[in-house]
Amino acid sequence: MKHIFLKRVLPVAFLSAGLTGMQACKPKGTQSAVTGDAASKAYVAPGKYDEFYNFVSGGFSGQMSVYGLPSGRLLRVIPVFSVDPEKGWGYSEETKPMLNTSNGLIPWDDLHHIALSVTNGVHDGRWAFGNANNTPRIARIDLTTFRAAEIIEIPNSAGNHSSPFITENSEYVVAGTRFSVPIGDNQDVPINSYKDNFKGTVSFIGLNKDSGDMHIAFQILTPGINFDLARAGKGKSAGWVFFSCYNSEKANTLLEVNASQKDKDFIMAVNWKKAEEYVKAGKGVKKAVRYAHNKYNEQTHTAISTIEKEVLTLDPKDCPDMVYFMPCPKSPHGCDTDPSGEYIVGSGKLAAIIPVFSFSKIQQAITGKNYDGTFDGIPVLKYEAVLHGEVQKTGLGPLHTEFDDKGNAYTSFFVSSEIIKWNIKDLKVLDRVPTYYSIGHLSVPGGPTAKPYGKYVIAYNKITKDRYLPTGPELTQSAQLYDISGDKMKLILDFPTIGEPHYAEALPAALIAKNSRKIFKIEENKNPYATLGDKNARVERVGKDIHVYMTSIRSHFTPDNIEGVKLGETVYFHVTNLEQDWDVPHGFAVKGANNAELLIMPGETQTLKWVPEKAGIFPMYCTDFCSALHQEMQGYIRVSAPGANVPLSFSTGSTEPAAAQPSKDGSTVKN
Ligand SMILES: [Cu+2]
Repeated sequence: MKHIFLKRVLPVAFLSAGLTGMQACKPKGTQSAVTGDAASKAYVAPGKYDEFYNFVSGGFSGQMSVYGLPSGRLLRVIPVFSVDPEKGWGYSEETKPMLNTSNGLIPWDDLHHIALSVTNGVHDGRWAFGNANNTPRIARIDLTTFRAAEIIEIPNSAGNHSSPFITENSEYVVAGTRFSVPIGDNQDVPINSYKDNFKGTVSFIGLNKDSGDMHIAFQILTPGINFDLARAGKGKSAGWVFFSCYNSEKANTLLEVNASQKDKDFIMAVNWKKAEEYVKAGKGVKKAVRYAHNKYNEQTHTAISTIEKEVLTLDPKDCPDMVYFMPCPKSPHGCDTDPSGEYIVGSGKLAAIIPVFSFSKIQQAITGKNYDGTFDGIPVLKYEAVLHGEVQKTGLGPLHTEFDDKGNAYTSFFVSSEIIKWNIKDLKVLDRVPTYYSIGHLSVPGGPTAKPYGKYVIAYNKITKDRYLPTGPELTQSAQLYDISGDKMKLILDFPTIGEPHYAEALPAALIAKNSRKIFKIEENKNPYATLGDKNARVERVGKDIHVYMTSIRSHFTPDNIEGVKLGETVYFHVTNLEQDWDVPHGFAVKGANNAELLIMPGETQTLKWVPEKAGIFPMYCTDFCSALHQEMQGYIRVSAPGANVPLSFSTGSTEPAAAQPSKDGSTVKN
């Protein structure tokens, strides 16, 4: 991953300058980078809480991780597009549907970007969103439970890199396709017919204001280019979204050369308010597609996956004044709007300057039809007409920009491994600090919002080289925390991260901590297999299936002895955790189960599917340390040969041989 990325950002012109130069990005005298009272600035004493939650994507791990800032302490890893043994996510029958797609179960994907929900352009602490890059999906994480609540697949998209980005009042989560592909019925075309047959899309996923429930409101068809990143407007530019795009050359091979031919690619500006008008006016065309829409229900503790079959598309040809292109040097990557919404910062990753566009000037250029021709029928605004100015004397390879609360911007430079601070209004460079090494994204708490907190900037680095003890061929991934409260940026902490810390957003802990869910109320448990109280525990045979309705409470299962299961039958352990105390999960595992185990939160029901493969006695036990007698929380299940005459029976606390008694349906016996 690191090397692919390195290759991709290598400017063609820099290649001749030699790779030695690129790898000499390690600054001399790294020790002296930390001065004075750095340790005390990052120190959070035992028992004290951090000031910020930092949500960091795991890149190829498919996870999101949550760190406290300024300590850098890892608080939680949230599985999103990945199964996760620590949470049991993706292993229980209830959670598997969350990973369903139109291609079936995909239990591992590539999560690059985080977006946190906003109200009036400011973080509101309700939801976090993440993208699956490979099989295009967007996930919504509920910040009361820190769990994925919903995942929606994006049709007509191929490589969901340009997402998720969120509009000023969380009206939409926006997703642009990385790869353009043929769209429609005939997709079996020659690859070199790219220019004729390949199209892009950007999708607007509507959110329900109260529940956060997602639906694809509409897609906009675009020329066959690649979308990289995006930012929604805010303040005066609310109602617009800006997408960086590359490959305006429409190349389909050796893109590192062929997509770097032109001096300028584009930022695509979309007026989504206008798009809404066109949808209302019936300009949308419904296209037949297939995509999965998965929701986790907290009452039933169960996910349901539905395949949706239609999506509404808008073609800019039928919708004038909805889409514009702005030239941007060169292979633009980051595209960031400042807190006021007036300035849009492009980052041509092969450029040595940073172009800053003005929203007011964009509006004037549109009104005055100050165009530089069209691109596939879409107006291209004149570069000089929309430019606020260019930041000069930066570094090499600008990637991303975030903002503080004092009118300053912070841009990461991958090639020269540094962060550069500059003033948004006069574009003067104010400060620069080295990063260790090859920084990708960076983050300021509240940085993408209308109200940044401006206390720290965090660097998310692609390479760590000599910063940590070695761990085999791959070194730990890492982030670095800089104090930006003064005029000069000061490095105060390195901290290891998991996966690839691709992008992150941070927000004040106070916005989330108070809402954290402590238990699921047992009386609200509507899982169809829930066992509400020990009295209702039972074992039932339905055809070839055995359903074990089991409860767990410190420090036993009910039942803990089960007999009469026959080889060839499938056993479903439906375990209800009856605890109603914060932080008392139980686990459940049975010997030989090929699906690991369950982890069940207080008040929740989860199901382990087990197909025994031989007759015998199989121990089962609690895997999550729950009390002093956790080790005693165990039992047995007996599996007999298919023809055996062992009645189905179950018990807890009985040492007598099973005395068969017919139950209501005649299939269940309890002693
Ligand atoms: Cu236990």
